[in-house]
Parts: sequence; structure tokens; C-alpha cells
Amino acid sequence: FLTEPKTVAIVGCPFSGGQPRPGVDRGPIHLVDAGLCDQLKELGWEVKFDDHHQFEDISAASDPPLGKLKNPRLVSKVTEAVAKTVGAHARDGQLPLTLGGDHSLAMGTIAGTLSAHPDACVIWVDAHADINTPETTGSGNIHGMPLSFICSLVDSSSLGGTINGEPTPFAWLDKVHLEPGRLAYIGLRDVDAGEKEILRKHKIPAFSMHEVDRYGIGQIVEMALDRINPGRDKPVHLSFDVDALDPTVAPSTGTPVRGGLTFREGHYICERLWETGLLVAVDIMEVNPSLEDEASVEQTVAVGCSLVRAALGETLL
Ligand code: 6HN
Ligand code: MN
Ligand code: MN
Ligand code: MN
Repeated sequence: FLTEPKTVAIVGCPFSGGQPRPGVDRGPIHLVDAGLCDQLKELGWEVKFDDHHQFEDISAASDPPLGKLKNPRLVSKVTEAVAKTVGAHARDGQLPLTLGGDHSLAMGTIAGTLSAHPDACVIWVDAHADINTPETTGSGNIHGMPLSFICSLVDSSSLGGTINGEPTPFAWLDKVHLEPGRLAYIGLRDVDAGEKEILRKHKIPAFSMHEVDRYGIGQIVEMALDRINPGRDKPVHLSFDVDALDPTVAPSTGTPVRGGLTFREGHYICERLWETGLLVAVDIMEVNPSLEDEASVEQTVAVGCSLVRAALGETLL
């Protein structure tokens, strides 16, 4: 699906509006400053990086909550811009690598991927399911909801149309749709009750840490692909939230949950997806360099870079 010479387009997204903890917007800056571009050149990639995205700002005062949704207009504007950028790179035959930033950004990245590869499927690696709807969300943080928008599980009245005469945000997502059966999760261990119901209702393939323990990561990746990509012929978008990893492996992240993937399990997922030849887009999300001590930040940033290298073809031998 990629054009030669193989080119990775780094989309740095310093954005934190999908959740309340400051600092996650500096994740992409740290990842790039750690030398990611050179590391990918060393792997033989042509690297496009024209600096981090500059997002239009919307002040909190002009962005009051819509229902429970926090910063809805800002998140909508930012993710729409990300969708355009990612989509343009993907349509050019490049592999967009989006560095977050919080996981609400995946509304944009997946929408962008689908605009270039309408039959793409998604592997979502995360401790969380990020599929709350504006109705089921407890926190109101949109980084816990991107998949409900992408999979069209959100009541269209809260997407299009107007509320009190004001056009609702997210109308741009009306035409975006990922079949829930083309999404598979790996690493889940902190799923809200309403999300569990959604996963059951839509029969979304979900492999929690329980299944990883039971079958081993090698089997799990094949089981996930068997469900969403049985012919191994459809493009794959990998969205990797670093909180899928155990907090001892990736401590500097906003919503850590114990009992996560080991260093190797996380890397194996990336290596195996690269090996399929089907990978068309990668997100690395939720690195927050303002959390924990300096050594933890350095460790988390280094793991982020090495996950990217593993997904872009670095092999152990
Ligand atoms: N993430 N389920 C919780 C919520 O607020 O909806 C946590 C979401 C975490 C999101 O880590 O990308
Ligand atoms: Mn998460
Ligand atoms: Mn839709
Ligand atoms: Mn997430």
C-alpha cells in the first residue's frame, strides 16, 4: 500500500484537550528530540517532518461543555485538521506516524486513514477501550471516546444539526465510519461498564490482559488479525496508547493501570504488524513528559521511540 521509496510522515500533535492533565502536549516534542527522525532514517526510511502541528486555539471561555463533553469544539477542530494531514500523507502513499498528545487525536488519524484506505482495519492497543459515548462517559474526557465517534455509535443528533441554534461540533465525522467488526483491541484491563456493554452489543473483538496471559502474545495478534483481517489483505492502522504497557515499562502517562503488557509483548505486536506488510499508519499516544521523575520520562520516551522502530521494520537479528 506504500509508495517507494518508503516514506514516513511524522505528524507531531502537541495536544492535550481530550483530557485534563497538562503536559501530554509535550509528548511529541520529547519523542522527536530523542532522535526519532534519525533512528528511522537509519532503518532506511525517507523521513518527512516539517515541525509539530500548530493548532488553532479555542479559549476555554468560548468552549463550554456540550452535555458531558469537555472542550468539544477544540477537540473537533484539532482532530479535523489531523484527519486532513494524515489523509493527505496516506493518499500520497506515505505512512503517517502520528505522535500524541492525547488519544482523542485518533478520531483524526483513523478518519484520515479511512479517507485513503476505505477498507482499513484498526488494531487498538490500550489499557482502555476509549469507546464511551457522550451518554456513557463518566469523565467527559474525549480521549475516552474517540472510537464511539469513528464507529458511528454516537447519536447523529449529537453530531450534526444544531443545539440552541449553535451548530454542534463533530458534524465533520458524519461521513466517517469504521465497522465495529474491523476494530480489535489488545491489552484492555480498565473498561467502563457502559463500554463493556458496547463491546458485547457490537461483538467487537477484544483481547484483554486475561487473554494475553492465557494464549500468549503471539497467538493473540493472530487471533486479532483473524477476526478483522482473515485474508491478511486489508490495510492495518495501529493505534498504540503507551498506557497499554505496564506502568513499570511506561510510567509517564496520564491514566496508568497496573498489570499491563511487558516491554517485549508491546514490541512483538509492532514487529508482527510490520511483518504482515499491511501496516499503513501508526499512532503513538499519551506520552506525558510532565509525569513522574526524570528517569521515568526518559524511559517512557525511549520506549515510545523503540515501539515506532519495531513497527517500522527494526528486527532483532
Ligand atoms: N485513554 N474510560 C475512562 C474515561 O475517562 O472514559 C478512561 C479513558 C482513558 C483514555 O487512556 O486514552
Ligand atoms: Mn489508555
Ligand atoms: Mn460516522
Ligand atoms: Mn487510549
